Amino acid sequence: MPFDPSLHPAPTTSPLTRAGVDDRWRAAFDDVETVDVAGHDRLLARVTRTDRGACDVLADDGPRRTTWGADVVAAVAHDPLAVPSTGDWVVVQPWPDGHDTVEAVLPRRTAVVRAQVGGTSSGQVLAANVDVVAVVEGLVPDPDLGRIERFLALAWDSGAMPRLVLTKGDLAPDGEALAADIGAEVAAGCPVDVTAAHEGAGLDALREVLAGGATVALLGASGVGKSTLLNGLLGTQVMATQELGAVHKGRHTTVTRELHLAPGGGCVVDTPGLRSVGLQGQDGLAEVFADVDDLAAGCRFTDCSHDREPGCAVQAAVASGELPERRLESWRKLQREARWQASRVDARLRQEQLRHWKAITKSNRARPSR
Ligand SMILES: Nc1nc2c(ncn2[C@@H]2O[C@H](COP(=O)(O)OP(=O)(O)OP(=O)(O)O)[C@@H](O)[C@H]2O)c(=O)[nH]1
Ligand SMILES: [Mg+2]
Ligand SMILES: [Zn+2]
Repeated sequence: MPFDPSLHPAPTTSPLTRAGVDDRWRAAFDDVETVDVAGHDRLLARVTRTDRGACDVLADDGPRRTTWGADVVAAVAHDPLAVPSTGDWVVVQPWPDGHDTVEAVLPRRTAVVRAQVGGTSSGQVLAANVDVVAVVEGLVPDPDLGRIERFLALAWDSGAMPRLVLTKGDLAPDGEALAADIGAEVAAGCPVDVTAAHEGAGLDALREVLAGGATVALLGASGVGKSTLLNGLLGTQVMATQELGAVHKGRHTTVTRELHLAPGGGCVVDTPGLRSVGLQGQDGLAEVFADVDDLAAGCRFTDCSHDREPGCAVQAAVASGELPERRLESWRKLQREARWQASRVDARLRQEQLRHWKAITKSNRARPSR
């Protein structure tokens, strides 16, 4: 019988396909002007890891090491969010001398952005083009509910679908019941997983999400078990994890944000534990605290701050035990912070506009009059 190649598909799928390329990314790539540098065509690639001014990318012919091209350097000088980030789809230019540069970052579909707490820049992209943000928290020691609320708000703001992963289920005898309580209080509307990654327990739902080709980012504090979860999902020890039983000194085991291809499809982004995540906006909070907003609709005053106003439905719910007081306090704290952050960004934009306007008047003055 003659050899029929269609009956013998390539044993491995191409790296870009595994990284989740689709027609829209290819079209976005085609939209970017391409310059032929001595026959070295530009390539579509996905960023798997970033360093200062450099990043590892995955192209159709495999991994490449790149540095930022001039356009990217210029864009970053104006906007810190323009930094090529893990998960970004980029245009790579191979040069005749063998080195590669990132010439453009394709418009992101989603981005997990944290506000820089106390910093001067406008924020930092933790992961780009993520479909699902898994907020990871351990069932042991006692889970920090305020931290989960904060990370979930960040997740909602990213445009990706949030979910809550509670690790160390093997150490919590009543893990499932605890998870149900936590889910009901802080993660209404989100899927909740209870995992024990060493034992491969509780990973099926996440594996299914990955098998659909999704990119899943793991977000959470240091030591909650993100890298252990990644290793469990990938079935290999790709990332080092904290030593079992080691006294956690707050040192971070994972120091880079890395995108990994899962064997059954999809990608997982592991991130270093975050001590502080500032919130950029209030939209995510509205999602996380939808119960408070629903109650607030019953307050006598539309601008009720749910403090001491008469006819406050939120305070009434706290008094009756329907709404935990902790939750109202957490809502207050995060609202205040998000409002402060918003006003800070507004102030920065005003400053920039002022600088821009001054530069224009200066250049107008410098122009010779006729
Ligand atoms: N018993 C048990 N231990 C776990 C589980 N998940 C993680 N651990 C342990 O918790 C410790 C921290 O796990 P890591 O995966 O390194 O935590 P991480 O979130 O990646 O930490 P950073 O990289 O610092 O952000 C390690 O000693 C793990 O072995 C689990 O499901 N059960
Ligand atoms: Mg880690
Ligand atoms: Zn009120």
